[in-house]
Amino acid sequence: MATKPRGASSGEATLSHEQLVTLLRNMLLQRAVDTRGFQLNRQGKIGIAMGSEGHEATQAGAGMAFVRGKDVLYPYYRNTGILLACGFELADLFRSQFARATDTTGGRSIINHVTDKAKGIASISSIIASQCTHAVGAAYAFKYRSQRDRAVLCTFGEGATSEGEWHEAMNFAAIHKVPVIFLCENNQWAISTPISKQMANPNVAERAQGYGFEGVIVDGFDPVAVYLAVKAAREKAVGGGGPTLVEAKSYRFLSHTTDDDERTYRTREEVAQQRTNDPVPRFERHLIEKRVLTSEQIESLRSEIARTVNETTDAVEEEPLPAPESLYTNVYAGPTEPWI
Ligand SMILES: Cc1ncc(C[n+]2csc(CCOP(=O)(O)OP(=O)(O)O)c2C)c(N)n1
Repeated sequence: MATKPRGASSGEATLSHEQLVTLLRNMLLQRAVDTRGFQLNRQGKIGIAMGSEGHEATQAGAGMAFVRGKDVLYPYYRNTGILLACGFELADLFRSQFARATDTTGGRSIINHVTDKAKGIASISSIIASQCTHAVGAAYAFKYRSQRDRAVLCTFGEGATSEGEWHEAMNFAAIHKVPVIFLCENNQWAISTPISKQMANPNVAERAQGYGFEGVIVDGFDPVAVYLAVKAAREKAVGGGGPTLVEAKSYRFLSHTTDDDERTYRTREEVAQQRTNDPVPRFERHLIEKRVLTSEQIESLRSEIARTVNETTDAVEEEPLPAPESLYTNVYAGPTEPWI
């Protein structure tokens, strides 16, 4: 039940060369998607962009621990990396950003609020922490049906932990010992609210003890450490051991969205200091030092990703907008079937 800090890249030897490259590829893709989103917003092509810069390692690591075809993800809006790592299509992400008819919600939702039932990716809600109660309900269903090889991954920011719904989800998960992994992406800021104004104890993971389960703190700038922590939590969950709260300490480098200006509420010194730990160059350096990749190979990976992102956005931009006569589609309930 104790909160255990984990060392950077502990147990890395257990990862294959291919897995390490997959982690970096996902991190570079996240950053490229972010950069493109902010550009598209400034070009007036998409209404809003939402960056996850700083969360790359956390999301690449957590996404790799997700078991496709079995697990269900209850993500939040700052989760492009986890979505992509769980198999969500890059084109579908941009269809959401461009609000095209081909988007998974028919161009109806705010950007990145996507869903893919076939891939086990639940619909994203902007209502902070609402996914947490849904997640424990899904985990309860797995237990109730004796689907013992399935787990739920539920993600949120540290700001979400101030919501009543978050506490209800923690308590329910603990009482019923459901197979859920709670992943807090603690980036220190909830729009303009710093963590010091959000909670007196900055370690979210320690709250798990109050509910009766284990909390784990992990370096959110280290994809390997996050992967191992989430993987261990998943193994515990499918083994009948109940929930784990994994807290990945990270940082949000950009504004909350393109609709706010982070310069108005935090110092340049703070951001610059955090940048020295930027997870993307840090992991690149690490892979070069470990002779997993050369700097030339990383450069060509980066170019390949940039080309893919540009080609994808060019193609998606050509797709149609929702037809005006579809305005009332999906507004009122039609025939439904259970989601999971
Ligand atoms: C119930 C609810 N209250 C307030 C908001 C407005 N809001 C949107 S994002 C956000 C900050 C959330 O911060 P955090 O959970 O730390 O996640 P981050 O965006 O930092 O990744 C707030 C308050 C909302 N969407 N839903």
